Amino acid sequence: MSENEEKIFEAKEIIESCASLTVLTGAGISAESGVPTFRGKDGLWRNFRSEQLATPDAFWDNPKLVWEWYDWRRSAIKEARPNPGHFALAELEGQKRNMTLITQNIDGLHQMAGSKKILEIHGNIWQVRCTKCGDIKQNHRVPLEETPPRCELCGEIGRPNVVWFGEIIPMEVIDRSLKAIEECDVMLIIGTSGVVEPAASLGLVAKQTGKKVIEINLESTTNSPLFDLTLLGRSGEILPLLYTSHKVYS
Ligand code: BV8
Ligand code: ZN
Repeated sequence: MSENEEKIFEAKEIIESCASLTVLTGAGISAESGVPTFRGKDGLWRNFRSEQLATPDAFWDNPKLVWEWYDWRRSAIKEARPNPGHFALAELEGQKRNMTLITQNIDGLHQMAGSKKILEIHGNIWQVRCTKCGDIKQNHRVPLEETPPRCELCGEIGRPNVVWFGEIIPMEVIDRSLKAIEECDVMLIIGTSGVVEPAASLGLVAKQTGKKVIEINLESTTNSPLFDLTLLGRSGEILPLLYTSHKVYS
């Protein structure tokens, strides 16, 4: 048995024997669904780095440009479907007394795979929030009829209902994420480079509160040495191996 296979076997034992599981996902879990990751080679658009466009300043400098970028990402995500990694987490949720899925992804693929208890800490690309009255509307139109889209209530311009760099994550969402880490026995961290704060510190909070932390990633990350186990590979291939599926595939 290879070292990685031994680790997968050990991880399966830990995950199957735990009652309460908290999961943190990043762009890596959606990579096999064809959604561009943030930092990888496909994190570029018209030679803009994601961090340059995902800021309030970039938006107010040129709302049309930033909306064209989100319209482009929406058209890419619209074609995407959940992969075996997303489905494995949805099934695992059904097997656990308590499981919370904290995601940095704004693509909505976890919901599409059937996951229920989800905390979208960076928001959702299919929601438009009014910059004046704050009204939030689901909007799945691709391409958008107009960029920027306007608020149906007050006519002011809308913005993507996401958390931009330099913006704080709503306290209620942070509180519920920390509560989920406090309550869990095991934390699973999947497909995140661990660069963006405060999400990158959630795994450290779990370690500092004595939880077992298992990481799944294509490559080791800055925090890997701090975690109990790091399984290297594609999450869509590894996650289905970490529990016993009761699904009957017709
Ligand atoms: C805040 C929504 C308070 C928008 C996103 C200096 C030091 C420390 C922190 C800061 C600093 N300066 C500024 C900050 C704060 C900043 C930050 O962390 N910056 C970083 C870049 C240094 N954070 C913030 O601004 C946050 N707010 O801190 O408020 C404050 C306020 C003012 C000033 C200071 C502080 C808000 C952050 C939220 C930003 N919004 N998204 C949108 O999407 O348009 S972040 C966005 O990027 C994603 O949501 C995600 O969080 C992040 C991308 O990271 P990952 O998901 O990890 O993806 P990445 O591509 O990096 O990695 C993918 C990994 O998967 C790789 O390791 C790869 O190997 C692996 N992989 C690939 N394929 C697979 C795979 N793994 C498994 N299977 C595969 N198949
Ligand atoms: Zn409005």
